[in-house]
Amino acid sequence: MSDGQTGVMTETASKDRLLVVCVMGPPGSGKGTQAVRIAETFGIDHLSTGDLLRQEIKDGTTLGGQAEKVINQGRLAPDEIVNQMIHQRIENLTGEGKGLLLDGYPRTVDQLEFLLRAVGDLGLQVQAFFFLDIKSDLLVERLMARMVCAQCAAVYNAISKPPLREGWCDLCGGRVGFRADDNREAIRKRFDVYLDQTEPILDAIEGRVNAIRIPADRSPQEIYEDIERHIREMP
Ligand code: B4P
Repeated sequence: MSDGQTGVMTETASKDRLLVVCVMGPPGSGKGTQAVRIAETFGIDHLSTGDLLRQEIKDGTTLGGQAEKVINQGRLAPDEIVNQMIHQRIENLTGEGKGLLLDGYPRTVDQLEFLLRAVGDLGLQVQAFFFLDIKSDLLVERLMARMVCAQCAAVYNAISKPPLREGWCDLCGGRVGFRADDNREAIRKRFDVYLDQTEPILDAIEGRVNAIRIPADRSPQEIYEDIERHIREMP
């Protein structure tokens, strides 16, 4: 089956083991933008902890209530909450027989250890961490212009990729608007948190998981082709 956009065949079914990969990078580096396309191309699930948390907030759940304030301040949701959110999906990996792309998870070394243990317990492994490498000064304006669909979480940009009909999603017709945590103050905090809590993951995975650096100061298409090639070349 072709995905219609790239003409690439979806092919997880033909792989003899499940594809499990992570996409990490600073806030606004394009994790979500890439994750959607990569997951579609390879016929695997896309799991974004940011989207899951925003859904909990939208649904008014207890968990969403706990997460809302910290996210809007640019801090991370507590590890226990996020680990609990992804645990069930990891446990279902072998049962469903479908690969997984984790977008924005892990974000702390504690989350990393949780993930590697959970995947290892199933006799599987995380095949690669794609690290979207880009300097933070290029990202503030990008984040200030980001827009998302409240219904399907599709990502737009008010400057470089606006929806065709202003305020409405091209894909599902839902309302498109700015995110509460995309304000200058929260963005600054998110960069500090990234350096302090997320970047140490790169040292922690050394020699354990294949870390692939993807220069991310390029067009979404170039970045996509780079990641896609790496996955196709995996042993
Ligand atoms: P996320 O939802 O994961 O989002 P992000 O890091 O802000 O952005 P992303 O990198 O996905 O960028 P996007 O594609 O949208 O996190 C939000 C918050 O949730 C976190 O701060 C945290 O509080 C919480 N959270 C999430 N996961 C957590 C975890 N594991 N533990 C604890 N807390 C967690 O792209 C951004 C913009 O740039 C868009 O407008 C896009 O169109 C544009 N763009 C993308 N690629 C581009 C390119 N190559 N060139 C130009 N523009 C581009």
